[in-house]
Amino acid sequence: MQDAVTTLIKNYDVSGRYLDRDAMDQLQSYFASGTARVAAAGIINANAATIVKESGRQLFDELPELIRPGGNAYTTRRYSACLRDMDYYLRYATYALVAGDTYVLDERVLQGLRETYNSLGVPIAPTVRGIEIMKGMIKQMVEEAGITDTSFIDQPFDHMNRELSEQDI
Ligand SMILES: CCC1=C(C)/C(=C/C2=NC(=C\c3[nH]c(/C=C4\NC(=O)[C@H](C)[C@H]4CC)c(C)c3CCC(=O)O)/C(CCC(=O)O)=C2C)NC1=O
Repeated sequence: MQDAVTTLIKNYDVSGRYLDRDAMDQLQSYFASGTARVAAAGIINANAATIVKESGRQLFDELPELIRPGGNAYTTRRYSACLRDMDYYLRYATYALVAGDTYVLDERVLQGLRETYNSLGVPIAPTVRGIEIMKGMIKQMVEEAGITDTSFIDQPFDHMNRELSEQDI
């Protein structure tokens, strides 16, 4: 597991460098957003069940074929598996938000995920859309809590979506 600080130190240590101007800027930006990151994690924690349920509802409203016969989220078992996956994405995104680093997502969530999804026929594009809906919902909640710059929220969600969407060459 790594966070913004340990990742930075690791990179500098590899080349035996002191922390330079660039490092200071990166550290400053991480610490400056620290309070907002913690506040966002608190908001997510207080609303996790609602975020997952509502995002799922919106996703199935937009793409009702997912829960019709033949759809990948059809049957209660698969419907629950889908919402459980959304819950995983949300929980790990919260860890990455606080860490200011996407390493935890690579290590615990994304490794082998596309292969698993492909072998089970879980469609990637709707999953990406579900993650996008959660991101939007959280950004709105965080804004409503008075945090004006919510750009730091994007990182973990965009990272998961980028990795999920990546095409094999
Ligand atoms: C913490 C890291 C972690 C992740 C990310 C994870 C994902 C994950 N999702 C799975 C299944 C699944 N995932 C979905 C998800 C969906 N189907 C849809 O149509 C929607 C687009 C989408 C929800 C948004 C479904 C329906 C299954 C069950 C598929 C099946 O068994 O046929 C499976 C196969 C095993 C199982 O059913 O539990 C894994 C491993 N497991 C993990 O341990």
